[in-house]
Amino acid sequence: SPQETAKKHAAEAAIPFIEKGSIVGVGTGSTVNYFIDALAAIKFDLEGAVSSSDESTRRLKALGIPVYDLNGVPEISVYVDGADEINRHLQMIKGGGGALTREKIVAAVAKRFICIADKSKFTKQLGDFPLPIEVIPMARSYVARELVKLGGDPVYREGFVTDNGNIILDVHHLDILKPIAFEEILNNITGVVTNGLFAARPADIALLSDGSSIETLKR
Ligand code: DER
Repeated sequence: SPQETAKKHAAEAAIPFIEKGSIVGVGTGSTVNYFIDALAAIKFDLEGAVSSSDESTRRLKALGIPVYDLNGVPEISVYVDGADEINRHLQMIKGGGGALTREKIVAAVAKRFICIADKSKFTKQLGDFPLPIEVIPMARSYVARELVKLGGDPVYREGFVTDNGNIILDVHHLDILKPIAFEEILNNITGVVTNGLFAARPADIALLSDGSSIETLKR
């Protein structure tokens, strides 16, 4: 499909940013899966990877790319990941794939966050995509009530458990006018592990593809 072509095109455009002999931070999702496939072609120039999900770890190992524990890696120069939405400030909504906590952790460590996406992910105002929030299971109902007070419509992602054993609420109808401030408000709700607003720490570079050309956005 045109969107899959665009995802693959954006993913391959990230390869030149990977330094030889480095440990690359790898995100999660269908766009990243194309990136992992492209990494396999340069795996002998790589020291290895740090992964943001069991799924990406599985794919990396299947292609013979060593996967390191983040605690054993002093620094990560480049983190490559997708987004569900991204705005002109390179702030994102992530978590569609349910890996937002480890994604946010590896992104926090990385010196440069490169977002790879098909152009349809670009938006003027974040929030059309339901905001994923990872929640400690016993706090689900309490957090849902707090999100309603904030004007959201939280939907429990039934039957889904994150790699960390938590649940996800997807919050619809949020008007996110001040992403950084709102991210802090969400972080302060007891029981919230991670919210999918990547605003305080946005991407540094976005590679957006329409399938034939790459638009490079920089902060
Ligand atoms: O879940 C995630 O954060 C993914 O990175 C998501 O934001 C992008 O997934 P996609 O590449 O499959 O659209």
